[in-house]
Amino acid sequence: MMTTEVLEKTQYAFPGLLNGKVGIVFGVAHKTSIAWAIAQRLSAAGMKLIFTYQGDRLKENVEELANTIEGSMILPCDVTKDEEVAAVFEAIEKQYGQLDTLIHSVAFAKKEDLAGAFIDTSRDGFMLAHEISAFSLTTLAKAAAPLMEKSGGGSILTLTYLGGERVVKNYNVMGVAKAALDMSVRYLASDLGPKNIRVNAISAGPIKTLAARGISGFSSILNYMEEHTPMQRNVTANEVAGMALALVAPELSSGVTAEVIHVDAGFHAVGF
Ligand code: NAD
Ligand code: IMJ
Repeated sequence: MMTTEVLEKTQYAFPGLLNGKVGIVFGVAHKTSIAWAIAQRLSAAGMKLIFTYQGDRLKENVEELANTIEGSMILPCDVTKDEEVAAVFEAIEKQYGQLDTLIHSVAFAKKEDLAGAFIDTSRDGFMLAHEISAFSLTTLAKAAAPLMEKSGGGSILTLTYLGGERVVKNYNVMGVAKAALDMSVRYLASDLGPKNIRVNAISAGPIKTLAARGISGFSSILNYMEEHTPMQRNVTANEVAGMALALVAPELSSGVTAEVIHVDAGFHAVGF
């Protein structure tokens, strides 16, 4: 069996690594969600988890997944609604009185803005993509910080994509929003560093999730990666989750903040 197959079949859990820690996960929509792979790994390492879902449409899905994780809690949260964000952190304060980890795995742009030319992006579409995909990290970090201070520090982690550093066909306004997200990671790391709260991002290679399914030609992107990444393959949500575990656990990454780590089989380094 190839090494990667062994890795994929084994959930390296490091039992006990995150015992006594509490984390909140934004961005589970489906079993393929990157946030779900991360949540499973954090839970296996002993972390207590709170899941949020965006709107009633996703409630059942997220409930079904969260039910497989003992002691987890689920709350509604559309990141554009201040009152829902406030209610989430009040509930955590009441239930746990502490927070150690926040996973931000949220992005959205209008479908029509993810095709054709970037120059045609509407004001509305630009604002929406930036509000949900970039500003929400700052909103959530601000709300989480007081609870993380009570834990003596914490780790905030977001998901980004190479399209925020380089031009990627059709990524368009999402790329501009990811550039804002990446820079928000650095400014937030600077603001929260004195409180021992670390802020990092994982830049994942293409993975077939709901957020990828809507994209025309996604399968040909995956095929292209097999030929052009240094490792000649794609990455999995499980591989992203492994890096997430490392960035969350102070034992493994206490000196790492303001960082964007690529889990993309090396594609970010390829020029020609
Ligand atoms: P996904 O569709 O499973 O996750 C996207 C999540 O965003 C969903 O859970 C959705 O409910 C949530 N969301 C959208 N609008 C929201 C709002 N207003 N309030 C709260 N939540 C909202 O897809 P995914 O691929 O797991 O995406 C997660 C993150 O990973 C995104 O930031 C995405 O940009 C990033 N990413 C994905 C890939 C990929 O190829 N799939 C690659 C690199 C980075
Ligand atoms: C998305 C669009 C165009 C090219 C793309 C992607 N490539 C990759 C993605 C090459 C890897 C997936 N990605 C990294 C995302 O961040 C996707 C975000 C997204 C997806 C949708 C689809 C459905 C919809 N709105 C969306 N908003 C954001 O209506």
